[in-house]
Amino acid sequence: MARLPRFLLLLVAAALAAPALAQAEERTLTFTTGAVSVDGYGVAQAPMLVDSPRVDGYVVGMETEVVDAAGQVQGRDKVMLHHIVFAKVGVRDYTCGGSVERFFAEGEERLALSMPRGYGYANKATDRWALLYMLMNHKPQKLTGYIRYTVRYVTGESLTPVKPIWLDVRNCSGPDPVFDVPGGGKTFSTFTKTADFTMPESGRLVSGGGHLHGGGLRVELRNATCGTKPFESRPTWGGPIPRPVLHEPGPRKMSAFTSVTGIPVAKGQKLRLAAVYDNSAPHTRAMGIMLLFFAPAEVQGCGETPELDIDLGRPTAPRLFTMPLPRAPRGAVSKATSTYVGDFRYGVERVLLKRGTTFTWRFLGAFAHDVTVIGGPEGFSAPWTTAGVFKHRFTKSGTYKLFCSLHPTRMVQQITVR
Ligand SMILES: [Cu+2]
Repeated sequence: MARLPRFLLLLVAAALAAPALAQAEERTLTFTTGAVSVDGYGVAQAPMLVDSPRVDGYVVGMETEVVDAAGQVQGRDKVMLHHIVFAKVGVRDYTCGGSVERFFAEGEERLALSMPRGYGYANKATDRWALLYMLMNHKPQKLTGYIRYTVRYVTGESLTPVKPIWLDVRNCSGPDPVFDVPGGGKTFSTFTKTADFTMPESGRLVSGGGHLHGGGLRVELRNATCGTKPFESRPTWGGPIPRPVLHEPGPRKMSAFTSVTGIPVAKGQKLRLAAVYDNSAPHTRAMGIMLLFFAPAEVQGCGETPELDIDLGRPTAPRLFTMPLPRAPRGAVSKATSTYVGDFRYGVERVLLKRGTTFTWRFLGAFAHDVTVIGGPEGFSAPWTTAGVFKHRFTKSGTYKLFCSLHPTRMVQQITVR
């Protein structure tokens, strides 16, 4: 075929596309869930089926907020969006399998989903969406929140479909994919947790962003096969911290990228996600996640990373934050080496131990609880549970402040190790 001047090619392309374009439309759809009530200073989490666009099309952008009954966005000092994950029911997840495909998430940071021009997450009128929410209430009284999400949705046009790839350093290990940064290192020392995922097909990564908690430095996307680091998502910190402090404050924003060309990745190549945290202090219940959007395509070998459009924010190092216990621990100092974890207290709140002792928590509540270090010589945590035991051997002297991350104002404990 003869080479046509570029403007002629564009005219031809426009003429061919015209009939479709005449009906093509991008709309912003707004959905609001039913009421979610959250106990004073409490955390509410549950899955729910939610509304989705009832016409075939493509999701090209998405955002979510927690609003009140009047539709006003709630401040972080009221019902705060801690985590939210949207998923399509009956579709296999790219990295974890099963039958729920995770395609959008936000944490405290407002990571807006955004596709580069020409790409979209395909959705059918009959597709069913679900979400998993975790809301936190910073007021003493019970409050109600509604999750409102806006979807930028394209119909009447064929876009290049993308698949969501959810990378997590905890690699499909359950509903609470957290890990603990032990701390106790020198100033500027870091702790890195990684996970690998081997690509089952070739294509291009056209959009992505990360998720970190307090103390996080960056989430890196590496191609371990090629020895490259195509992208890293970096946190922006700052702004008012809601009181009382019920968890170590997370970033306000995480940097994200889009790229029409996309980051090439070939079948069989190993993607490596690395969550890098400050290790001068403990950071418990940390996360390291990156959500990517992938367009299958012919790719061979190790291609060049194109220039990415990066929504950077203002990345800085995390402010080192000393978490106070939400209330003073009460009662006589106990030298016992075990206690119970019930609704809503620890059997003993003040404990004195000899270095080297193993302490045991026995869970026997009707509600799930945990054990989370929020300050001290070493960070560790127990998963949410209603039964069984959790043990920790204290090898470092000092004062450990602990709480239940689900009931932080009610369940506190202080363990002094000598
Ligand atoms: Cu609890």
